Amino acid sequence: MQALFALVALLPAFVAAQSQVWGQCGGIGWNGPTTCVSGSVCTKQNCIPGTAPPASSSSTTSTTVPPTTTTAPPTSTGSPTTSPTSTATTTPPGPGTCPATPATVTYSNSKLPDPFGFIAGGRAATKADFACRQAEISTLFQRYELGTIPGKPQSVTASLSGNTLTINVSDQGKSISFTASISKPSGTGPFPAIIAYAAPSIPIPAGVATINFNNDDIAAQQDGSSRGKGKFFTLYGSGHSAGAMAAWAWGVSRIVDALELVQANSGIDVKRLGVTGCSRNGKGAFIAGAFEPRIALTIPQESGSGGSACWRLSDAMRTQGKDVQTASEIVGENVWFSTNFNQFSTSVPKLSVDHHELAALVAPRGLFVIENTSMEWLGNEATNGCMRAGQKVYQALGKPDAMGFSQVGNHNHCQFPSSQQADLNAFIGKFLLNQSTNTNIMKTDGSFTFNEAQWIDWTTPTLS
Ligand SMILES: *C1O[C@H](CO)[C@@H](O)[C@H](O)[C@H]1NC(C)=O
Ligand SMILES: *[C@@H]1O[C@H](CO)[C@@H](O)[C@H](O)[C@H]1NC(C)=O
Ligand SMILES: *[C@@H]1O[C@H](CO)[C@@H](O)[C@H](O)[C@H]1NC(C)=O
Repeated sequence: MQALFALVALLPAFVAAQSQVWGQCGGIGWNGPTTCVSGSVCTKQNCIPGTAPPASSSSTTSTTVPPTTTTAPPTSTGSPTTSPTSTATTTPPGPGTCPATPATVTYSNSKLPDPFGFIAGGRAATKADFACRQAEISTLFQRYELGTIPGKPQSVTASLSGNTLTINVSDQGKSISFTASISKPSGTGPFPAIIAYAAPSIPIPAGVATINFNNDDIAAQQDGSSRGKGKFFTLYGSGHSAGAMAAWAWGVSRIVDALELVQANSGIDVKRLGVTGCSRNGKGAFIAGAFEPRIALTIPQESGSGGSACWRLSDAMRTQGKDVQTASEIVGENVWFSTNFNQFSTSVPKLSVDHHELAALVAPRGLFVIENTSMEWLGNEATNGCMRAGQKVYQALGKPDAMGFSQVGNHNHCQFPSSQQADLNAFIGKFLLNQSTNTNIMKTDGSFTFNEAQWIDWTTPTLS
């Protein structure tokens, strides 16, 4: 990123045109303007509102923030041995009905929770059962980690003026308005589109539109003082349980609502939408994809801990002396999660979900997880194991190649390496461009071995 700023600084004398706010100003293969109109600055590949490179809080700098606490890791993570315990009795799910999730879940398991097993007992055997289990996983994430993601508000209206999509939302007497900018390929479309938290850090291929989501406008993420700040909280109150990740996921859903409203003349195909983001915004993009079924392809980039890394696996890395972002660190660093998560931050085994189950929520929709092998802070080893566990859900659903994982080292944070281009194009091709590509991609160039016997005590069913 530093190199790009330097490059951009050298170029203005030779380049006449300037990109508009949110327009592209760099990136692999980009031959267009490399400077931005006044009031915006070229950050990675797009002109972001502001007058200077964004402060370290804006999108990509969790690498530079040292852990703020020195809390000892949970004692049980080094060698998980306990079995899951639940206060509930075991009642297998009946046909067509979902087993109720107990109002209070008492759980303890230092291994990765069973994505197929209901809290009340019994396991999903069919795809219909698994839909019930997905609803339960959604409930558990919201209750214990993210805070509540409100459903469709009473009123959503949208208008499109040029490339600016304006979204007005009203609920229970309160209203907000926010915008998203759309950059489309030339032609009439309708085009598939990728909703990017802030600006995309992946090269968006030809034929695909980009929609910039100013997620910080919906929920602030400066630091711990950002709790309850942003338009989401104007609408729902500063005391709402949602952390920033949940508020952003809600915002993505409202963008999709708006795109449905204007689809007659937007040139965007609402059936072919993707979502992406990098680092902290990669965590956010993963969660948006998990909770919004109208997203066809989710592409979290270097999301790591809080995204594609399992808390339990990150804690194990910490136990081994690695400098990794853990649950106990993250709750002090920012307001990404609900305060309901604090109680689990130093006792992760009591958390009834973990992040392999984010993949379980996206399934069987497209999911391509991009990671950086050398990024210890974001849980490099933990993402590899966590996503291999999550992949089992896709196997169970008979769609193993709808989820991919590609982990490559030796590139700067949020700088997309060309060696991952073909894999990315394969996923975008299949899920947004209706191509028949090979998306059988599960790979790391790291020397990580995920010891399944240590972390997984459940079997992978074939869901009928
Ligand atoms: C991926 O990012 C790191 C850190 O930003 C960078 O130094 C390296 O080139 C790639 N691996 C790392 C460290 O994470
Ligand atoms: C959104 O709200 C503003 C006022 O806040 C209004 O001027 C505008 O017409 C509204 N747009 C839509 C599409 O409802
Ligand atoms: C996708 O491609 C298939 C086969 O090439 C074609 O039959 C189908 O109509 C296409 N669907 C869309 C939405 O373009």
